[in-house]
Amino acid sequence: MTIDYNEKIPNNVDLASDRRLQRALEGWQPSFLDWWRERGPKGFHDNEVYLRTAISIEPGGWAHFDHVRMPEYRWGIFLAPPEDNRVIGFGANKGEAVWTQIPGEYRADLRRLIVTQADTEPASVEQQCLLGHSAPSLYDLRNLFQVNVEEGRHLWAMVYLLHAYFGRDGRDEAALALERHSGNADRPRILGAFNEATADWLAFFMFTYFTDRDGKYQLASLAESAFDPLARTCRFMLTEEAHHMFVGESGVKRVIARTAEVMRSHDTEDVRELGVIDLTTIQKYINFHYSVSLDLFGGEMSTNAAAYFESGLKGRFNEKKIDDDHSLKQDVVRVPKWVDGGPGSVEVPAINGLNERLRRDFISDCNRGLDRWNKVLEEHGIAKKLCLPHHAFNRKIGEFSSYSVAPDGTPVSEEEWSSRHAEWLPTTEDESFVASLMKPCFEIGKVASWITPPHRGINGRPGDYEYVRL
Ligand code: BYC
Repeated sequence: MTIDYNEKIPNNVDLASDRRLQRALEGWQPSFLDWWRERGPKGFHDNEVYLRTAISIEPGGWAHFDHVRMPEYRWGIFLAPPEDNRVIGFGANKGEAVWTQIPGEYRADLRRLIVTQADTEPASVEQQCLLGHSAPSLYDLRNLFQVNVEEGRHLWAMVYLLHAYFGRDGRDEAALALERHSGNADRPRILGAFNEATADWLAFFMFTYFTDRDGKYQLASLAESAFDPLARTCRFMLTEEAHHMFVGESGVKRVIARTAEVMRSHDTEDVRELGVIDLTTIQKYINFHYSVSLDLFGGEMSTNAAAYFESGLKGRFNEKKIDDDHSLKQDVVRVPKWVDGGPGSVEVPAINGLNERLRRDFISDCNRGLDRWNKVLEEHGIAKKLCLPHHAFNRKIGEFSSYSVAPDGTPVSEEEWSSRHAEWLPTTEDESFVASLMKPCFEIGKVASWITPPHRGINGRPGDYEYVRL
């Protein structure tokens, strides 16, 4: 299933055989490019960037690396190969053949899921559009742009589904995905986290660690879908997503490593004067990005999620590997709830607790990275540890959205929250300090002083490679 790059829109879905669809997507393409120029990375349009492009969707060997100008990137439509005789793995239709067209009764729900997924992709590019000008190295600059072009491609993936399977409604939704904008007062992005600013590189690394990881879990659940084109699209998107989370995890780790080096060599926690980011600020950024990302999983109890599961639209993470009847008819589960004046839990039917189940999978995964970051501190002989705040902290969606809770889960009054939240979440002053470090470092092989160099380069290239030709 090699991708044909001679086509105006590279694809492996035989677009040429459906002239109407091809024309409709070719009609959307200029709007996408206009959006990219206006809302995508600011500047750098004429610079050649060492980017990977998908050339095949087979596992391994799918990526081709070359210097490309971003507006000339070959965004396209790539679905993972179909699985022979795939059947629906869960819910009321379990065991039946997967759908290649959408059953009428599920159209509205599927559209909603695909529109939400589509919305996040350009949103993140908009959020990150200014970061290029303060990149700590050419390596990091290239990684930012790689993430950006792939989020652009993920939008293409969803827009293909909207155009191919939802007729006029789908075409309208594809247009709207370029008309809502991150943080826009009148036409904001759909989900909260995608309207927050990503103003500096620490925020970018946190975003790609925590928020892109929500992407991993949501895409994995949609990859189980009974609607086979959605499942196949998500399977391929997941291969690209892995690099984004690597950028986040390794980015935060490099920031911590530099801070730890300076803490050790000067025997102080007070490192701001020494030009690196103190652990207290790093912890506050973790608190913010983690809590905002927890909101992306929706309410603890959700009849929407139950309906998606029952109808086969959205499964659980690694559904196939779960050892149960995949119908959840009899099962119960405990979900977090405000009980007796504080965070507790209650038992509910398992099918109503699916958002929470996915959030739990996400939390375990987040903790693994935290362990690796703390290892860096340990290696430098630093006793202090970074941690994830309590799941009820700083929540805007779900059960805890109307309560105030400290990072350790202790309920606090409104007054205490007002007087203490600056200890827990980044303040304007913290952000200004981080911003003061964000000076571009574009010399080949050099890295800004608040972060350590990467362990290795991209695709076997050395650290002093010209990842972006400026
Ligand atoms: N913000 O039943 P509930 C990614 C709404 S990230 C605002 O509790 P549900 C990426 C909800 O719409 C992955 N509103 O939740 C990462 C509903 O509204 P209505 C993106 C929210 O529906 C980095 C009401 O609250 N993909 O790919 O089960 C870079 C009650 O909802 C929020 C997906 O999210 C929120 N945070 O679940 C680039 C997958 N949460 O009905 C990309 C598709 C809930 O009252 N989406 N609401 O009007 C979904 O599966 C579901 O829509 C959600 C929400 C999991 C988001």
